[in-house]
Amino acid sequence: MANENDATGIHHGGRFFDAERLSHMHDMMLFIRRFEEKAGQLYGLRKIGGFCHLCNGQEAICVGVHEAARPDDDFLTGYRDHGHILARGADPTAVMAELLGRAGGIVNGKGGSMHMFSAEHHFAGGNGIVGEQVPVALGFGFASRYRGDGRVTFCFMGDGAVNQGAVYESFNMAALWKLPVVFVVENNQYAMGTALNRASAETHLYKRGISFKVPGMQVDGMDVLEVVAQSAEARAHAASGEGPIILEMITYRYRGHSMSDPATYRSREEVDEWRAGRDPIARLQRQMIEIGMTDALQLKERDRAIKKRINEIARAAEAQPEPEPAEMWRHVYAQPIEGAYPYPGRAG
Ligand SMILES: Cc1ncc(C[n+]2csc(CCOP(=O)(O)OP(=O)(O)O)c2C)c(N)n1
Repeated sequence: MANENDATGIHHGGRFFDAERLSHMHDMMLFIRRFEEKAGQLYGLRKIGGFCHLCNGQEAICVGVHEAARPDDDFLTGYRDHGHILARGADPTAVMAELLGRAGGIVNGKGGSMHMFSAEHHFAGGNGIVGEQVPVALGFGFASRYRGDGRVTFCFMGDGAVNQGAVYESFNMAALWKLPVVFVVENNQYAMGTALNRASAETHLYKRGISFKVPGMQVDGMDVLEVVAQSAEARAHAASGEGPIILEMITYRYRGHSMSDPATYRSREEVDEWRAGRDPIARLQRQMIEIGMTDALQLKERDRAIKKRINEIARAAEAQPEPEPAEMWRHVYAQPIEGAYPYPGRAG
């Protein structure tokens, strides 16, 4: 029968995901999960300083949206950015080194967790101010339309960020100018300790663009195949010249907001319900086993290999030196200004 799944792959949302692609998406989600766990461990050992926001539970969004995008589409995110930049293909040692404040970090050890950036990977951050990336994304969208390069801008924000005023100015302008932007709302149910229904009158966030004529879709953000299928639809809409679109991804973060959050505002049962019942990695694993392309033993083996690789990455990153002090003054101004630095002659 057509569209029947077998060991060669899975049909979903009018698409066929072959075994190789499924394997890749699985490994990438698991890699991000283990990477984040390692980052949490290193933070606990005080080897990572400053803020650190992990995305455990949200991996299907990082991987699924990337899978639907072109390599040269521009991505902008908030501060929960490690998973996204890894999915975009950045060198994980450089991302880990950035977390550890090392010279080989992806922004030379000067940005840390919240400020991942890579022009090569069309990844414009890593933004610490809630919602700041949204107006900036319009600039990327405008540039693409102006150049006619066919790129689409993917702009991620949280369910808290979606209440920022600048987000609505951006929805309006993006719609008015028909910019090729996909606004991805990662609705993980909480903005720090505030549950969505305590801060938002309209909790269906995909509807937030209605008065600006920005259409929206709600997506199960715990199902990576669904994320790919819907993101591809959204991308096609944005690229067609019809203007922006909102994708509300329903998801959950397993850890606290940041490393200093004991998450006492929600029950253990609630967290377990999402973890045990809706985990995106376990879900894909079940699907892969069901079609007979792998088994539990092989998956365990892959997990072991990924953990080993991440330990090696962490060791390599830790072995790097810290940035030279002079590096602090590089990248402050596009054109270094003589005498503008606190220490004379330290323009680096
Ligand atoms: C303009 C601004 N206001 C407040 C903060 C403090 N703050 C940091 S994260 C956060 C919650 C945002 O939650 P959400 O947008 O849902 O993203 P999530 O952390 O769930 O990924 C707040 C209020 C900030 N960084 N910037």
